[in-house]
Amino acid sequence: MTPSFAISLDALSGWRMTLGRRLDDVSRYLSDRELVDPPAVAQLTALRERLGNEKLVVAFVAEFSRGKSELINAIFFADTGRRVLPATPGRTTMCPVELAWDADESAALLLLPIETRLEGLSLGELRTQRRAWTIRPLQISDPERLAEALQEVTRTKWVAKTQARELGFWDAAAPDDNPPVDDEGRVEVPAWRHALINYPHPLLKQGLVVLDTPGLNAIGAEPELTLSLLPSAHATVFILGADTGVTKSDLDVWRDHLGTHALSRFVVLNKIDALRDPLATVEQVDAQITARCVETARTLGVGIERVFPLSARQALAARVNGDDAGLLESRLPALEAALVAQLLPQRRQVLEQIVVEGARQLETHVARRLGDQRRQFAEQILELRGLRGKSAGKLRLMLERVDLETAEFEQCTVRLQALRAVHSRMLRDALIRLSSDRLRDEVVAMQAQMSASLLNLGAKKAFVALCARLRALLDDAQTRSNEIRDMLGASFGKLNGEFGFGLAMTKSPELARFGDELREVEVGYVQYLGLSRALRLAQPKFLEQFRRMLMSKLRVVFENASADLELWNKATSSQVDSQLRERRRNFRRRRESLERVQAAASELELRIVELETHDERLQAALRRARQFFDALREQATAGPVAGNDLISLQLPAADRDAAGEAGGSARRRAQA
Ligand SMILES: Nc1nc2c(ncn2[C@@H]2O[C@H](COP(=O)(O)OP(=O)(O)OP(=O)(O)O)[C@@H](O)[C@H]2O)c(=O)[nH]1
Ligand SMILES: [Mg+2]
Repeated sequence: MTPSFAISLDALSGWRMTLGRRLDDVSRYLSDRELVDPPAVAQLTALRERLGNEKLVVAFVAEFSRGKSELINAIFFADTGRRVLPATPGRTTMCPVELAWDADESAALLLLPIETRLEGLSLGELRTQRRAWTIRPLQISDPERLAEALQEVTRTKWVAKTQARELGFWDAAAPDDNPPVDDEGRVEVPAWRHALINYPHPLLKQGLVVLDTPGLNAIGAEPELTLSLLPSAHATVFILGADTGVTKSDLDVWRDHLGTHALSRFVVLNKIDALRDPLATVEQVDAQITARCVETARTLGVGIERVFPLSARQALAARVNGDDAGLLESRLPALEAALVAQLLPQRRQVLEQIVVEGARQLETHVARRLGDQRRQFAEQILELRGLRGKSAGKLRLMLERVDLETAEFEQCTVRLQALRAVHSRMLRDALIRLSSDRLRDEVVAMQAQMSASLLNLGAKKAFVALCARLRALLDDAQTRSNEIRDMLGASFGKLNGEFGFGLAMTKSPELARFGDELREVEVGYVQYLGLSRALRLAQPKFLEQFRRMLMSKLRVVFENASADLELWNKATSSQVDSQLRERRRNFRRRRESLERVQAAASELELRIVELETHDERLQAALRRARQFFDALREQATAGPVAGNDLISLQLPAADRDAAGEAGGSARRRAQA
């Protein structure tokens, strides 16, 4: 039985593929006819890559044994006909488990040994180091062996207390959080730090990434999870037991890890089958379930429409047995519909925005380039028409005039050189503030402050100070970028007036949104530094891991800001080069025409016709390019899975609006 989630994602992937093809059409047409310059080609390539690589991350978070793994089995893996991810009573999943599909790799389970924590490297860095991982091939055609292989994520090992402390699992100051100790004084810790399941599931193939997390304080023990994986998820599903309600430790998990990101949180009240009572009527049990939901919504401070009572166990069994009535009774379809209703329009909108904005910029670029060329043709045609019936002497004069104009025009090169020098110096000054060297220096300064402060009580202060310094750097870069814009605007005006250029300014980059991204990183980290777990930062290895993780997050923000700035400057200044080339070619053409007419009077009419045909060809090219852009835009904004189809899956109006607004932060997520 295919879950509704699968069908909707499938439709989205069809839309995305067609969109990709339209984009390829535009690229091919523009490149074949040389209608774009190299920066614009690079922009097209980047657009295409983003369209193909966008991931959709759904994280399942809860205290242990609430049924996270069982729910993932029911939503995503029922088609295997069995329970694939281990889900048993007591603590089961011992490390974060990421399910995804990378077509360049074969199906496999990749495990990162827990000891890698001692090296101070962040998970982000280790992802690219294959040597660090233990790799087990997966037999996907054999569900029994698959499930057997995945048992590995439950593996633990016994280590001495000192080692447990180094690994971050033992804290004398918080005895309640510590794991059990055996007769020999050893402590049980997870064997793996992280698991990646590369599995060719149809949903994963379409870019879905599912994150299963270990319950218990294990969540807080891995800063990567709190600071990187969970905040970057597009949706989080928080699971409670209907039998237990919201316990104190559930509330801790909720507050510590899901406190923000209100838009994308779904609350599941699992195990409603446990509330069934042979002595009560169906209505009585239903009323009880509803009462639990109301209570849960109030305790967590979410809308009741965000709470989904269901039974993951019953849903899995029903799907495995093809039992439709059982599936309905499990109430899982309601959660799936809500996930689809929020995630897919949100994802579609993000992709749509990317493409529409990219198309707009490129179209302007092409229109400007062609418009400029046409203007020069028009001038030439006018000049040649003026020659009709003119004497040889007049022709000679005209030739002299072209030579004079060429010489006058060439004087602009000195001015352009000076402009280039000033521009590149100003740009360098702006970019240096966003460089990774500068960022590293600032983070190192924060680390020094952190290690100096007693028991890391000053950690938060040092971090907040760092963020303030980084924001100042972004502001400074923005000021300098505005200065560049003003300088170029003034120079372009003069060049256009004196030398007949058609240089135009486009909107300069807004770095404010990178300030917003920085603010988001700050909020997440400040919250983390407030947790008791953050005391672990006192361990040098953890501080190092923290620094590296922070560094990689901030680097994404700064690199994007710097790339935006650079791209705008390149695109703006490349206009000068292409127009310079075009103008020179034009002078040459004028001279050639005159020479030809001088040689034979009959050439004049021929030459005029030639130019007119050329101009018509340019007009046709522009019309055709517009058609390609229209087709691209049409596919981006309409398409068979337009938001309406999906939104009609009963999402309350308030949430619908909210889902739309959530789109903006997805670029950061995709890139982080
Ligand atoms: N009655 C009932 N039991 C369930 C349901 N869902 C899960 N369980 C049981 O609850 C236990 C824990 O389920 P898991 O899926 O392993 O829970 P988890 O949240 O992944 O737990 P950890 O991996 O330890 O963090 C298992 O014995 C499941 O069979 C349900 O809907 N109803
Ligand atoms: Mg589990």
